[in-house]
Amino acid sequence: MKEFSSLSSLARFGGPPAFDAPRFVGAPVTGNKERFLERLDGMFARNWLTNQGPLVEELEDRFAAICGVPHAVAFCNGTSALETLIRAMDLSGEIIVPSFTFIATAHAVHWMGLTPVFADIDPETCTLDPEAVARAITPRTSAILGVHLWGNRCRVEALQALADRHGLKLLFDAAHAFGCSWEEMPPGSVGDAEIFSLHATKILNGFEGGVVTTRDGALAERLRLMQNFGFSGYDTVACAGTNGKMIEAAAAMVLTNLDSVAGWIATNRKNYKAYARALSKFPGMQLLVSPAENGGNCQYVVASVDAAAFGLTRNQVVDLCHAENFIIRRYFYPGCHRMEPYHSLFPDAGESLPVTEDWCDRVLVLPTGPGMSQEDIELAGNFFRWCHDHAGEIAAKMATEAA
Ligand code: T4K
Repeated sequence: MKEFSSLSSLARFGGPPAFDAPRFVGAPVTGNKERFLERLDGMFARNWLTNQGPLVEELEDRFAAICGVPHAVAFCNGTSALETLIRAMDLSGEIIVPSFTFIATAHAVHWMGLTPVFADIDPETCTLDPEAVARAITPRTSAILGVHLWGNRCRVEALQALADRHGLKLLFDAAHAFGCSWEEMPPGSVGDAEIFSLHATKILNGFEGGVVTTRDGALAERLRLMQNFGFSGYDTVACAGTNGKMIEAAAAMVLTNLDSVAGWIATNRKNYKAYARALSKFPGMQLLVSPAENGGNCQYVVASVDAAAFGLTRNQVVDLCHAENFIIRRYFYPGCHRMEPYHSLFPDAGESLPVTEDWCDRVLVLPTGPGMSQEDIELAGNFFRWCHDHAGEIAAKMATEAA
């Protein structure tokens, strides 16, 4: 394990990197390769590769059962799932969304020709603040789209009450939430519908993939039509549609990974606790309120950097870590409202998003998953601690270089 002894021992200043290979946030985790290949053998034998094949059907049944809802519709990715859902629900005008999310949440709304209206978040969970949502409702609002960010459950009941009071639809972007064991309803079971992402970086991956879950049978039917060009028979098209279908190989991957996902979540929770121990040894870097204790899948280990207490800014920490092959991320800096086209469309949006802006300045997401050993986390903790203890010297050297 690398020892940090002097400024020149840091990779940023010429030392060898602490990690021999990059440690990524979201490094894909895959289950039993033989079982996956068996499923592919079956696919080839049937010669049925896409268009609602049996593996996709099996996946949809498994998802519906896991989420405790009657309908799950598989898609080629989470973004397509969300876009098609917005279209299938016939939403219009404005949809209230958080800005502190992956850009796909806002883009799906904009891409469908609607206006995303950004509302601020709760500082503890980083999910939509219902009071901020209430302030953002206008006569043009048709829906609220909450994001269970990093597997933190939205304040579903408060959002549902608001939606009911104002006659709005309520959707959730549960891209990060598969496998969370919340005390209340499972992810995928609330609101009018929820979407999941099965991207390679997610806790449950299908290379790419997405799923919509809903209790609304008519909505599920519209989703199925729309994801297949609107075809209702060989020669009949019932509505405008797109191609959002999941392929059989992706479903084979998801079904295979479903067999192992519980073990990966257990590893993530263990890693989360190891990080909590490591970060408790110095001030200035705090983990987000424990998703482990809230039943989270801990696929994202989220910390906030207090630059005054740690001695270095969040961006300096990122710089130092990347040199060590420790590829921490600033998810979801700088906030959707500071990215295009939203920055140009709503240049003053930041004024009503103080909590979002504060989080964007200090957020760090740390690598986890089975690829991160307990020793790796200890090494990362030692590194952070050394940086904290020598923050003055490090900052001075970085400033000299920049001058
Ligand atoms: N809503 C939310 C809240 C989301 O977070 C997302 C997606 C969506 C909606 C949309 O769902 P999808 O349409 O994607 O199904 C990544 C993912 O591409 C994206 O799916 C995910 N959220 C987002 C949080 O992370 P990037 O642009 O940050 O990915 P990238 O290429 O930097 O990869 C992340 C890390 O993973 C890298 O450091 C390297 C590692 N990696 C990645 C891949 C693909 C690997 O080691 N191997 C790989 O194969 O967006």
